[in-house]
Amino acid sequence: MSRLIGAPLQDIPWQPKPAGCQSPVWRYSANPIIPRDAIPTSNSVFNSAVVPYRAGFAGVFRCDSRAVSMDIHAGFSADGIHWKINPGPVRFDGDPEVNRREYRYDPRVCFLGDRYYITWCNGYHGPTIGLGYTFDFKEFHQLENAFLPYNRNGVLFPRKIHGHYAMLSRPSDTGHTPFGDIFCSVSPDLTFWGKHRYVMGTVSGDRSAWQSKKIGPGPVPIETDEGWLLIYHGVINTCNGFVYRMGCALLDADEPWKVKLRSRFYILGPQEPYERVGDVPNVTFPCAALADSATGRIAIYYGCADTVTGLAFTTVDELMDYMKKYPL
Ligand code: BMA
Repeated sequence: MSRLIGAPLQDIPWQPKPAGCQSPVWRYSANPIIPRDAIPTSNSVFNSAVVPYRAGFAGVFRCDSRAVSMDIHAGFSADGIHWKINPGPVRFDGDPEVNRREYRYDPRVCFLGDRYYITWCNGYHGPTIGLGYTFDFKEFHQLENAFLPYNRNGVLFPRKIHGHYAMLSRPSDTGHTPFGDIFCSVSPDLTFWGKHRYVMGTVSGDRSAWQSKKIGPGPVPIETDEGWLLIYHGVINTCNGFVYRMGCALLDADEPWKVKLRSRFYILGPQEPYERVGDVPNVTFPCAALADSATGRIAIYYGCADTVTGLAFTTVDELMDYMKKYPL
């Protein structure tokens, strides 16, 4: 039995594993939970991040508009399933050189210390990692971009490690990036980042082909008594284009660039119609997970086919056992 470290969160969304299910992750039976037209001007709502907030939940959502521009919007929910998303995007204060908006997508939200940090893919002469914070999901403050372009999938750890903030990211290019490995960087102040260490990369050959083209961190890492549980996305290039699935890994608690376990098999991939058909077919892209330390339950929020948002469930033991049974 593995133990989740953190607050008990008994009110997170949950459904038990269906009888006969052979997968370590199972979908919410009423998926997708957020439709593409959740706000009046949206083309699609996907790759979004949620956290527990006050008596319910709050989040930052990727809403692509019907101009097909990409931006992030705050939203609120009493139960983590039914969401009310603000029709207007997040407005940050901060240095105008930094918070001039080119495009913003794929947010993550991380509660750390006394506030909620938001990281996202931020257009600044190409994609890089935007960083900001809020206390109430109403006022937002933007900090310096964490890295030089080009980078995507900046994911903060939910506590300092050896006195430093720590962030996973995935250096990229300006396009659809036919490569990609995960790195870890640390910072004393959230402005200056360094000690960039390689965490893990793609897998060549056919031993684990679903993650052969690129990988990237997904939700904020989940702390367990065995290390950091990381849910990530892995991509294969097929004759129909990229296919995005989810995997998991266990990173060392003190030196999170060291991988202790990693799944050879994916934990969830595009199989349902709403995951296979959409603006970008065959994408399951996790950006958030809620974890209850009392029960070990985990609820995963993921973008489906770059169009709608889905919810899936697992437990810490399901993922640990799967990695141990089918190691890379
Ligand atoms: C990535 C990002 C993601 C998207 C994925 C599949 O490069 O744009 O937001 O889900 O491609 O289209």
